[in-house]
Amino acid sequence: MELVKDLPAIFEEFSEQRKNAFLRMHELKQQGKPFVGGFCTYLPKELPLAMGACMVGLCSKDGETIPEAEQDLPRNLCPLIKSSYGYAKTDKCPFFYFSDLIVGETTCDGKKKMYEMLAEFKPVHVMELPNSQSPMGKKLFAEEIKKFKEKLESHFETTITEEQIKEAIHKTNEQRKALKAFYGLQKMDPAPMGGLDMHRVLDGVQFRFDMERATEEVKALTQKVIDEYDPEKYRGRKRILLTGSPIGCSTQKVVNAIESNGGVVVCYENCGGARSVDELIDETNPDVYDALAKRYINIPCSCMSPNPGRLELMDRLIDEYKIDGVIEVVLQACHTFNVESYKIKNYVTEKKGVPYMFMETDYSSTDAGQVNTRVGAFIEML
Ligand code: BJ8
Repeated sequence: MELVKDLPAIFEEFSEQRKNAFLRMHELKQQGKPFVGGFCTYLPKELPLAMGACMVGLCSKDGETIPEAEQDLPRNLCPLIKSSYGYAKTDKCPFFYFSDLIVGETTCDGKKKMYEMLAEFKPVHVMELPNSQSPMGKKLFAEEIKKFKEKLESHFETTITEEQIKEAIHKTNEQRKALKAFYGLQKMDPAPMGGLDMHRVLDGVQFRFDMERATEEVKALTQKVIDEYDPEKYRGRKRILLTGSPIGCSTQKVVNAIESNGGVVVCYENCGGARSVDELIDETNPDVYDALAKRYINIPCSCMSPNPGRLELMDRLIDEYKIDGVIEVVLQACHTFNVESYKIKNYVTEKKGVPYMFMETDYSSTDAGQVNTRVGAFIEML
């Protein structure tokens, strides 16, 4: 596939994917396509894909509906949870509106209690995600994945074969490989692109319902970035790894602060970045449920206890991406990432000898000035 537009226009197109997806979803619904909506990386999207449904990430990334959510939920709750509920309550998320089934997982406490409330608006299926990656945890999750398959079959009056699941696994693995090759370009020194452009692609691709075509586009874009590499563009910039909670619309606030103060984001460890893409599903495992369970439960989110995979992933990313500094951004009232930041800080500074900075934020822009000042001071001392 050849991409005719120039790079800024292509990056912009990826950032428009979410808006365009509203219309596309409407068209596909009219053609009778089923939709399954989710919020979290632990959802094994291969099962809805295997039955020919589309998967869509539900709105939860900005503060637009938080005031309405706060009428029912505590104010001192994570903004991601309030936003998810607010969009469902106000019916302002077209993806939620068009979804036939909403799927949640028992990750953090606030989220799992919020899923109970979502059931007032839509059919909701909650997968019981063990918070431990022990052999027993993996076994339990494999059973939960089977239950999820049965739920899809009864809800949509269809059958899902193991052959279809294998095909879906192959497709999602191909997309993971393409995305890894794309964000892996940032291992180049100087970096070939800015962190916001990288984020636009990682985020936008999730709103493309034709997965195979989206994968081809990512591959073509990767080649185009290589062909047009200008080492002068980001020469001398401090190479930053971002980690912590998924921060939705605040990504722009934080990345702008980093990149206007002499840094460049070369790696996202967060969901949407390496945490959710890095590991492939074992296509040689004849037991598809075991293969899915092993891969999904290994996602190193802080809701796992203990969570050694996150340190292992950070260790590797810091070396591979030649990281000068780690910035951890945690959403307000996100207790799991907040508590885990102690271990992350110690590991990064003591084991890896890399400077680390922590900050807490929400979806508003009221702290943009403070974020900019703190990030500027951090990058200056690198
Ligand atoms: S796999 S990171 S998408 S749970 S920020 S709602 S943890 S209080 S979003 Fe997440 Fe899945 Fe993990 Fe990824 Fe709770 Fe924290 Fe809020 Fe969070």
